[in-house]
Amino acid sequence: MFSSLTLATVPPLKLAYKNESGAAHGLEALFFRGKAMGDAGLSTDGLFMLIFWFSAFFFVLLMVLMVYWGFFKYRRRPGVPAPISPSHHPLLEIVWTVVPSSALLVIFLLGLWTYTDRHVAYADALNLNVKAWKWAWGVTYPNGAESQWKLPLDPGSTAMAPVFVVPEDTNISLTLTSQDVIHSFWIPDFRAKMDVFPNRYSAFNFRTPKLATGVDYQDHWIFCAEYCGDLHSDMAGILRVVPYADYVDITENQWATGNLSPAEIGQRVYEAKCATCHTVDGSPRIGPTWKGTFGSEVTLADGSTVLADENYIRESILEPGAKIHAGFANQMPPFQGLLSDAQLDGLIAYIKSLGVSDEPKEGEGADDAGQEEQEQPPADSGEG
Ligand code: HEC
Ligand SMILES: [Cu+2]
Repeated sequence: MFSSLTLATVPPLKLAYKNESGAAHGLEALFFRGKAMGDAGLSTDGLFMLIFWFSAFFFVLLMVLMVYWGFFKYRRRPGVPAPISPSHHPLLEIVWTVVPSSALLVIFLLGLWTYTDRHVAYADALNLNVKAWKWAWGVTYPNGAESQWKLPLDPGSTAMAPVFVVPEDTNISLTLTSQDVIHSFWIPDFRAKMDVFPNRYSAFNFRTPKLATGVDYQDHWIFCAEYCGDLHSDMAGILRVVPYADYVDITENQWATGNLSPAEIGQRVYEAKCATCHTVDGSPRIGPTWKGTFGSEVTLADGSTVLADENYIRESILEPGAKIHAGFANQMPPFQGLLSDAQLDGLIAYIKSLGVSDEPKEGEGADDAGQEEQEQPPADSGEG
């Protein structure tokens, strides 16, 4: 329909951890998928390895001493009375208290520093707003632009991950919130993870790496690390580090919504926020398809019917629980307060354009597309 927007030409996935410079070796390859990116990532891995070696050292030491003393040196032998152990040895007791506690204090301080590094915002950071919902991520750029790029989660998969561009060698501050349940924003390459809550903001910071010479962009996976329902495992994104000039070009010229028609704005919002649950081709997903919705008679869960006009669409978006489409669960997160007026009007215009154009309406008899209300599984038994 708006073919200019079907961006068939999103540059393909180039994962940083598969590069020579991102590849992991030795123990790193055993514990981590690839080398950590950025100072905070490196110090997190360093701390992990420190704790690992600390634990390994004491594990081996204690086991060897235990076996030696227990099985050999102080073994009970017939005719030899058990020696009486001293009741106190102040020096020994001080040593075995102070030495391990100071080691723990060192681990605590290193952990605290690594943590505050990520949580105290940089003065000069690029601020991005991250929104989570079932089951996708959205990033809003300072100029209001949102990502228009998606790539398949796996080669050939129909599940899509949005691509978020960020400039190289830059401090990034994220403000995160969820519009439904708890999610967790995780960039494994940066060893960075932050819970995302409804009705509350969380934040964290990281610095993007500098691209090696000759590398035009580099991708890092974003995952949801908090189990959040059916399509949790598809809730991914791609953080694409690009040169600053490309960042400006993409967010200012390619993704900004400046002179789009309402229906085009609506289509963009659909791609970014609604496509996980709604289709525009007539097939139901988690929610009903939008094809032929506008102007149709919708049967509700309580058996009554309602005309799908602007007001019904608007209410269904802002307050989905108010009227439930028969045969579907009340699974849609409310978008009240989360869409601008332009986005809401755009969505209505877009849905309208899908129904009014070529769909025969109820009562016009006709082909199977017009029957989709009756065909959505689980079968609409409330029908008639
Ligand atoms: C988590 C899945 C999910 C997401 C994301 C989602 N929806 Fe829904 N939507 C549903 C379900 C399930 C229903 C049917 C139940 C109901 O009526 O609330 C529905 C119903 C609707 C309806 C009523 C359609 C009809 O035929 O009755 C509209 C309109 C709608 N959604 C718009 C949107 C818009 C716009 C967005 C994106 C901004 C969106 N939805 C995102 C799951 C979702
Ligand atoms: Cu999630």
